[in-house]
Amino acid sequence: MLNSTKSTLGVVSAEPEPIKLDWASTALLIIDMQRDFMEPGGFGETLGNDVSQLARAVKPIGALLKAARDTGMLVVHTREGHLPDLSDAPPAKVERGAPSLRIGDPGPMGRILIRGEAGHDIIPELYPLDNEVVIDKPGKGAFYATELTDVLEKYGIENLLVCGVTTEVCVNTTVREANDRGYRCVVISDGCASYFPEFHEMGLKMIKAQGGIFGWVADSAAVLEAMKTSTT
Ligand code: TIU
Repeated sequence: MLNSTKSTLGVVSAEPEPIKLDWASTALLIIDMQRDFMEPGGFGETLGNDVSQLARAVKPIGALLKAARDTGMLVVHTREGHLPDLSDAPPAKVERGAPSLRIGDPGPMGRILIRGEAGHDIIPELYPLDNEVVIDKPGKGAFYATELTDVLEKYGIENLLVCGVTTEVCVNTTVREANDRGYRCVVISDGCASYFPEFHEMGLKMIKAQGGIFGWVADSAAVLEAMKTSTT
């Protein structure tokens, strides 16, 4: 993806330790920055959550997205959601949440968590460009029942900069799936958010504890700095 055919290395100041990344084999993976989670009237709110807790992640992700676009890094966006006939939505998932408004029910942004509805779309600030990959996923993890592995293999990706919402649900699930598949994951601390600040904090701790049992944690400034000071 990068213009140069040579590898371009950067060292990201991260926990539990710095990580050296070859940007040519690194992708920015933005998890579920959808109106259904970020805005009132969507899936997140129907589960009883205060959706304003997630807004803090938008700017840091925007800065990383700009840097990725400027340097030609592969960008992958994901969206959680289901087919209109709910054939990919297990009853065990649909049955949860407020009985008045469940997955597939009509809400102010269209049917809750259904592909093609306004609420399912990515927020305007982080809207994908036509040349960026968008993965539709029925589960919390971005690898389960999706083409993500094929896409990453096609582009020779070995490292993932992971951000999005929510830290302890779809970000953590995806990082765990990625770790088992051999990807190095750097989770962006200020580029993730949770409806529960304490879960955000613990979700990041779970990733970087035990010598980085699932991956690394770095803030967006550290990644941006490493991208600026890369050597070829
Ligand atoms: N409820 C919650 O925290 N998250 C989700 O349901 N999905 C994602 O994290 N994307």
